[in-house]
Amino acid sequence: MERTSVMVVGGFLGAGKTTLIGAAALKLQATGRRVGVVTNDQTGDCVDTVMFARRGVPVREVAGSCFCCDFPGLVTCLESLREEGCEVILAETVGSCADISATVLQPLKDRHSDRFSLLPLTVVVDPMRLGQARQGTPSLDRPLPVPPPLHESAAYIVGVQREEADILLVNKIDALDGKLLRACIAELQDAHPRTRTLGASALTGEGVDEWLALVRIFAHPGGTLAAVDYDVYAEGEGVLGWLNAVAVLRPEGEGTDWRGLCGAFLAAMDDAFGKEGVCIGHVKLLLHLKDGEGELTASLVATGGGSPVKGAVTGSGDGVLVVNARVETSPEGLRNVVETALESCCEAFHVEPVIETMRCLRPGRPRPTWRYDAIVG
Ligand SMILES: Nc1nc2c(ncn2[C@@H]2O[C@H](COP(=O)(O)OP(=O)(O)OP(=O)(O)O)[C@@H](O)[C@H]2O)c(=O)[nH]1
Ligand SMILES: [Mg+2]
Repeated sequence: MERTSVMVVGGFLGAGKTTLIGAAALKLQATGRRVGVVTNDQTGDCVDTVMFARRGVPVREVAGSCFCCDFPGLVTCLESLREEGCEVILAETVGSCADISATVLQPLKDRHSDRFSLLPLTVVVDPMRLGQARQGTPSLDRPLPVPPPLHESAAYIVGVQREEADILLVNKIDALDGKLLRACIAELQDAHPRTRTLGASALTGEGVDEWLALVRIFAHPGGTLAAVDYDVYAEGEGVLGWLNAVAVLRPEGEGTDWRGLCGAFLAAMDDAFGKEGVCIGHVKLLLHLKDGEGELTASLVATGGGSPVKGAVTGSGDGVLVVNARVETSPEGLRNVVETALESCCEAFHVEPVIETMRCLRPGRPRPTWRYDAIVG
């Protein structure tokens, strides 16, 4: 049996990892390759997992711990997808996770190269976070909207992620003009001169073929290690409140405007976080109908306007809403905002919400299974 290719995709919360993996999976499937995905979250009920599963992509999830702290869990997922016949596996890290090269890529090369062949680590960069990491003083002529600055320890994680990348992919270029894109790429190339940097739009597909072509010919995957201060890294993860919830929404009548409800829910959370002046990592939601097809998704990567609600649902019956929120606030504060926003918009759209699960936490200190201090050849 041939070795299975494994590509890890990292990058901060909301950078577009899932969208990019979805686009890559479609392109690889179109060339006849069987593709699987491994998702990762600090707890269960991850929107990304539900989305891939609903779209028929073979998916496994490492939940409750990041890949680096549950390396055996990651390997179990890879083995299971390999047994299912997947030839390429795309693995998405938790957006607040860093030091992937030392804790995941090197151990994979060292211990599992008989079955898995590693592809380069791509770190997805949201251009908006470049301005945000500069603490609101963008140097570009036409600055992107700059949300409240990330906590400096969370910004440190963003820096480590870029430092250890084999490939830096500036995403969302559909939202940039050419000059701004060139400035973003130049800024990253100045900071990381040995790293390959390119632009793409995971959403429109622009640049995705060029990225995949680079991935195929990349010579030494996992070729960089970052110096990491685990105290700062732990603080950076710990400033984020984390909430995953599933609610069943029971319509009180016919013809519920599910799209309107999702938009109103996101807007209510945006408004509340904006009033509190807290920094959003990523708030994402997925809604599907128990007796229906399709799904609606929407997300918020900064206060001041979320994405439009995407997708469509057809059918009837109860809605199932999965919500994941990562915001620089306490878990209790996060729960309060999400519950209040859900109650108010369900009332407005004549739907009764029944919360099935709601887990709120702060990620604990990362304790990797392995941590290599040298590159495995
Ligand atoms: N305009 C634009 N939006 C994008 C692009 N890629 C992703 N997005 C949007 O950015 C938001 C976050 O995308 P995701 O793919 O969920 O990001 P992620 O990195 O997987 O997020 P986490 O898993 O929560 O860390 C969504 O609203 C996407 O639709 C892009 O190329 N262009
Ligand atoms: Mg994701």
